[in-house]
Amino acid sequence: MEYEILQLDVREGIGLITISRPKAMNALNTRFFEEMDQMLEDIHANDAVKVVVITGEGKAFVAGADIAEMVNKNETQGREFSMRGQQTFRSMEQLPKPVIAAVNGFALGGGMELAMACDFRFASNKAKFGQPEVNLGLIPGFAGTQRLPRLAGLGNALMLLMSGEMINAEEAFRMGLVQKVFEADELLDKTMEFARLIAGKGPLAVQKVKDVTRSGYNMDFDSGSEYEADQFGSLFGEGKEGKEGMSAFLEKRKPEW
Ligand code: CO8
Repeated sequence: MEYEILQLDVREGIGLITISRPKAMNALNTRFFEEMDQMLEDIHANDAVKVVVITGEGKAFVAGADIAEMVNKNETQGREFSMRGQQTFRSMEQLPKPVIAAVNGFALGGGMELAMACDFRFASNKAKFGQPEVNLGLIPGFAGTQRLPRLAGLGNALMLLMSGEMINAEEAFRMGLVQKVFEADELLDKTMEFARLIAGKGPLAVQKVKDVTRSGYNMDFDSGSEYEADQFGSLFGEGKEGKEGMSAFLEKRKPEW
């Protein structure tokens, strides 16, 4: 597929995806979802990419779903578009590689939902977050109503969802929605630096952290713990990543993953 909206730059184990539709504030249209599905497949198959970073070009990360595309949809098409987006965002959560959002500007509506489907979020101090769907007589459709309370708590979620109010990066940080805030001109470098840190860890261990933590989050405690034990055990034994990591520690050398 020829990419028109997404750009991928692979460097030092990091796949940097830039969403580039700046004239429409990087609004998410059908084409975006087609490209993102393909890009996730490409990245899945690309061993050179250990960690993914997603950012936006211009003054927005993503200012929401494309309102111009949505306005003429009927009820069935609205539901289909919602499910289409939900599926793509789910694929990001299921990608066996970490995905970090580098939120450079407006992350509104579907843009905030996209950021929430990443494993964690770093933000520029100029970023703004919000779920303004109620201003349009809508509600979030890319599972924002489900992810936001899980990330920021029920009260914060309902406050943002009902008011459509925009918050700045510091407020988003206090709510737990954002993990680190950087000066705007440092955001990408700092995020890439952090991504490289993760890329240097045991790749299978990082993959399993994502899977066990995300899967266990939707299980009861005992089932999640049992799943953790299974996956913990799978890293032991000759030729396994855990064996190499622990041996390297004891032999005072760097592990070879
Ligand atoms: N969709 C389409 N175009 C957009 C969008 C958008 N979400 N956001 C901005 N644009 C366009 C503007 O129309 C404008 O286009 P043009 O130059 O042709 O007039 C261009 O981008 C620049 O925007 P502004 O002139 O408005 O720029 P400002 O700097 O003045 O304002 C804002 C920036 C605050 C980001 C403002 O553009 C804004 O409020 N945008 C809309 C934000 C919004 O409401 N987002 C939520 C959309 S709904 C949604 O995401 C639901 C998700 C679930 C869908 C489920 C499927 C059914």
